[in-house]
Amino acid sequence: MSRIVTVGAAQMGPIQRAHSRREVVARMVEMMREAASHRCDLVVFPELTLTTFFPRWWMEDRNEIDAFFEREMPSNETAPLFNEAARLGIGFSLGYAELTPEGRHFNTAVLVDKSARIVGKYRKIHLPGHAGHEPWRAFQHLEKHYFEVGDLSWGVWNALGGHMGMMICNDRRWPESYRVMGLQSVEMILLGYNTPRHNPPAPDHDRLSEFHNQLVMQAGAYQNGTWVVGVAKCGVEEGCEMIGGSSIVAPTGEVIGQALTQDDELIVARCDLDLTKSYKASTFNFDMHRQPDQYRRIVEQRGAVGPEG
Ligand code: CDV
Repeated sequence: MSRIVTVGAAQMGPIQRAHSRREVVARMVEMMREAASHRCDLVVFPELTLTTFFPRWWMEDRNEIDAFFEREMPSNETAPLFNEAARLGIGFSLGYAELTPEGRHFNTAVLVDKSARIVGKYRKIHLPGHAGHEPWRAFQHLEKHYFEVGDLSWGVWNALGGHMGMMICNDRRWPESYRVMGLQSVEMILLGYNTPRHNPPAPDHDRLSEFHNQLVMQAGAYQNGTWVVGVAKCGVEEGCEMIGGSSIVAPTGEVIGQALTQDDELIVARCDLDLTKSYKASTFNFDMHRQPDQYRRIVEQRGAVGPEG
């Protein structure tokens, strides 16, 4: 049986505040059709795909905030995406702002199979930025204000012919995110991001934005013997430039496909899931080589302490 998963990374250009969900979904359907014409099994969309990246603004009005959130998935506005996926027989992952019936707010991604059934859900755990109003910044990054920390850990699902996992944006910079999935034999990690080029607290990092993006995805793929599909929402959104560089990374650590623009752009790769095997069986044979007793500090301690403890 073939273990090839043909994946489409559906990078999206900017989504301005004035753009309606209907307009965004129409763009996504267009990209899904393009992916189907390339015989993709799966299309990966970015983080918070359906609206502009609203955590850049401080807002206090609950109604204004909640207008960026989805109360149901699919909804009337996102149903065309699910309907088209079922018609084309293509799976997808989608990032969106989730408002639960209990009134909880999460930065969420779902995995949808080829019959348009939601088979996996992940809620973002590493929320970057700050919780309070910081108007000195050129733009703010208020994920800690608008979202709760995800409560589902990182799942891995038997779907679309392999072991599929998800993470969201800032998670990709943390080795723990990959390793929790690596320990569940993940074969392909789907990951959407919105990454402003400018980092207000550390502007000297700005020139390295693309390098750091590549560095972490390539390391995470290699160290866990998994494919990584990283997909940007990018370009100049409401005056804020976000990097592109959507990439498909092999378990070898090599980038085998990369977007060239900062706009809607589909990149496609045929990914052999069996390429994960030699990494999982040799250098990263966890059962043979990991020493979890010596890693206790990682789960028992949050911040760094000095050498004296
Ligand atoms: N959406 C994000 O999580 N963005 C962060 C930025 C703020 C550093 C990222 O890690 O790309």
